[in-house]
Amino acid sequence: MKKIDISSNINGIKLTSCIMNASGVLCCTEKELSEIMMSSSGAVVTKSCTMIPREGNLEPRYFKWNMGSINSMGLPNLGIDFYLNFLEKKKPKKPFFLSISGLSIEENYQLIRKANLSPNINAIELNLSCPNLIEKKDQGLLGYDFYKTSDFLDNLFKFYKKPLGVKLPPYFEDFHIKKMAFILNQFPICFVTCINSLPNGLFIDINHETTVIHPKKGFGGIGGSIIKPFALANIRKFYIYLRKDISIIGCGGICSGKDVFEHILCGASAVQVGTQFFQEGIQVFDRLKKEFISILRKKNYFSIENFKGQLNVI
Ligand code: HRO
Repeated sequence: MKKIDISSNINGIKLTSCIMNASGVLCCTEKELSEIMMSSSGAVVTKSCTMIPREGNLEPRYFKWNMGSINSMGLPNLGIDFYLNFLEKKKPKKPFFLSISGLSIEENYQLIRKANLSPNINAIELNLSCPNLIEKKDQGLLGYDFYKTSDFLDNLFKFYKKPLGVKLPPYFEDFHIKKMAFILNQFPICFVTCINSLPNGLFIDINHETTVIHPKKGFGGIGGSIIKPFALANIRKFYIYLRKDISIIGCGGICSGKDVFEHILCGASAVQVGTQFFQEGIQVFDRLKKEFISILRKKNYFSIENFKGQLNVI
């Protein structure tokens, strides 16, 4: 039987499996990161970090139902020094993506300067799309401010020379995706991760007539299978509009091998698993890998390059 290869290459960063964890889920502490390191996840992605550790928002701040999840975690993390020390101490044998999410553009520059000094980081995943910051309730997501994003990237690429990807919020208009792709195409971006959770969702407990999470009056980011069509649409459009050397990492609604296949068919080079990882734990990577390989075998494909981006329109 011919071997099926599910490895991938994110602009020179080699992954033995194209399935990895999404930032934010079970990737905050030393124990959680070590578990990902030992698992069949193709990479280790950290929780988005800030300069100093944060407790995050008050609980309850996460809720899952059959079709998705809502969260308002508020960026709880152990601070950039912890993640850089973890990397130096453990030296993972798979790519290590440091996710950063400063509370201001100035903090993002500080974080990037610090990461720039670390020799072992494979790439930064710059989070332009955290939806749940109470401190920033009167400011929009950076990823929705095209002018600020462009100016920010312009300044950061003057001093940052290592691989960098951006994690984007979902866009709902073709025009917005075209505009963001036009901006990203002007910079040496390594990859784009789309999408972060859908901001400002609301889920209700009808029995108690309440929200299901406490922070921000119950509003939070929506993830899980319910957001998959939006993830696929963003992946597809970015695949069409971005420079061909910018890889896409798909995120949003990966629960089965079929979902992995769909993301890659739309143009993703790899996928990240968030809500389903939280639900199922570390075994999710083995299961998804098995299911994905079984689909490829049935379709007579031997590598993701056989079908990546090759979605047909009926
Ligand atoms: O910590 C969070 O509340 C959070 C972040 Cl940083 C993010 O990027 N996406 C999300 O759904 N939650």
